[in-house]
Amino acid sequence: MAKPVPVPAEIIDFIKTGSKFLVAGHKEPDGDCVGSQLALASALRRLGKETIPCSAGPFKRTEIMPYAALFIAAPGEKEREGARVIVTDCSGLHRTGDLEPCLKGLPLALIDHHATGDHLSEEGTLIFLDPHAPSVTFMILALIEALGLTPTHEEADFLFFGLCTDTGFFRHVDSRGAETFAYAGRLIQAGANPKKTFQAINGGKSLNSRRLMSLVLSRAEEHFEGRLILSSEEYEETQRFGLEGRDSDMIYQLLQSVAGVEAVVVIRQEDPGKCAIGFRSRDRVDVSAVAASFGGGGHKNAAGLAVPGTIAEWKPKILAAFERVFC
Ligand SMILES: [Mn+2]
Repeated sequence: MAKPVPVPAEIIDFIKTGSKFLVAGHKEPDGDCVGSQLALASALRRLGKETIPCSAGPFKRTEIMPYAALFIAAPGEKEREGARVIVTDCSGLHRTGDLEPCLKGLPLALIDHHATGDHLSEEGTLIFLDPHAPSVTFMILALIEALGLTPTHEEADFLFFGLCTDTGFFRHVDSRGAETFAYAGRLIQAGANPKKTFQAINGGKSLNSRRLMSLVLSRAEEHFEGRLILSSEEYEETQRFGLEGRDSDMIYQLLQSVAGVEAVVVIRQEDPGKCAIGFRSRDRVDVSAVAASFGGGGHKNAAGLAVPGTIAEWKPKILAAFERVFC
């Protein structure tokens, strides 16, 4: 792995000289976002700072639902007064959903590992960006240590949870992962429990989520001699099974285990006029470039896109985009 980006001195200063913080993250949070926010909030409180975790939600993934109550959705004037904002796991306020208007105008620091290149922000925004970091919780551990603290047991749990979420429980860590495992070792030393974290992330699913998976799998098609697998989830299914029926990660994992596959796409009809398109790839194929060509974003091997339209309209557009990747 490329050497971790050192925690910028301005970020340390921003924290040390502030007394009140709103700790925000992207909308539709995942384990890395939630884990980063809650571990950072806890460390800031230990430094005597008033700290308010904020999230626009929704908390759709089963493993993060237990934490929804720890966040406020719309900070008002009372919360804003004298506060500084730290946004984790995204490139700016524009990804925080309904929080954006509540946070605008306050001193801002971003902590992110997305290589989206849209970290353009208002003057004065501080940025701690490490596109090679396996998770933002990895960066938060470095920050907590740079503040002179050792993570508490609970902070270690949150940080490890984020690291496991973004690395697919270390499945996406490659030969550059020595640093990742060194950090994981420090978190386990501080009390994190891999077995418990695995169960928290992979257990707790509904039987309906398995039924929905069978429908999406049964619709999977091979393209480009099996190098791309594309499937879809109909609006009627989204409604019938509900958001808690979603287990996208497992669907991608199963489809990516097919011999010869290099990229996987799932198009979901979120409502009659809107699609959410998810992309995953192994190694070589850069799906964030494909997603970005339609206005989406993400990482090289995992990206997403929310667009108006229907599955029938988007399928040929997505195939045409992969034509350029594979031919
Ligand atoms: Mn992340």
